[in-house]
Amino acid sequence: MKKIALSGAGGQLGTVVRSAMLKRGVALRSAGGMKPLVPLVDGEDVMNGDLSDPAVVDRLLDGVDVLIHFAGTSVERPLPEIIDNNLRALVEVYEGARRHGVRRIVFASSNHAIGMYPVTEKLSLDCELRPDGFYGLSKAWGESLARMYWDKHGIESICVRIGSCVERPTEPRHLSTWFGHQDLMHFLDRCVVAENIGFMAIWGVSANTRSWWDNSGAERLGYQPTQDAEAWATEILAGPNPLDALGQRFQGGSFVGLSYTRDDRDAPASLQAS
Ligand code: 15L
Repeated sequence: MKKIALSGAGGQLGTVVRSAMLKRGVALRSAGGMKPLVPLVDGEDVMNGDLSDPAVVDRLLDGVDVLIHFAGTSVERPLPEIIDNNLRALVEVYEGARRHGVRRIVFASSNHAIGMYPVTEKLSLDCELRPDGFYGLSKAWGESLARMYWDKHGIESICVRIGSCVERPTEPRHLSTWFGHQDLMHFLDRCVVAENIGFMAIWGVSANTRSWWDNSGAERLGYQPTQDAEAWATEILAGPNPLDALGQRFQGGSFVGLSYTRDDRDAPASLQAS
């Protein structure tokens, strides 16, 4: 059985993945950040620490076949924090993978790497990246780093541009961006068992009727989502939209308005962006 390491196991998504994988009997090592994880089952392989420390990375990756790397800053934050957690620590993780012969890393990229596209555009996997802030920019950088470690060192990566991974969709934007938990777990199963992946970037999104993202070209992973946010559309569209006009115009939603200084901030949501 393959040994899987999960970083960011104490985070919002890590918590979901950790308990689901333990229930399925996966040989899992879960790593939290500075706050120690409390074992969920007897003898659970848990650890914690700062991944910018190579010794912590060694502990994480020893004997591991696949790393699911969900650790790092997951929202817009001041640049120094993003650099430490999402740039420096990511280099340590990939360097650790070289030392330990880890063959594959699932890297949590984000839709915020393309957040400046208007909601009227449908994106293919090879679209130009258009980050909506320093967080999204760090994910664009991470995808390039992953590409480099495949090209130069033969470490496989699946960069998953996660949409909105919440239990159920709750707002209009989610009708396009939702990544249901059931689909997430199926996705991660495929990331463990699929062969000959090399480098891949793929949208982490469910089979939403209103999706903005097209996964053509990533078929070799075998990801076949079955959840669709449309089941909640009537209920959601009857309620208020929590996004302002700017957030409604761009795929990155509320992240777009952070430190936005163009003078079209209050333009109507229906305005076509370029
Ligand atoms: C993300 O990348 C964030 O980590 C998450 O908190 C959500 O904001 C999500 O994107 C989203 O765009 O809905």
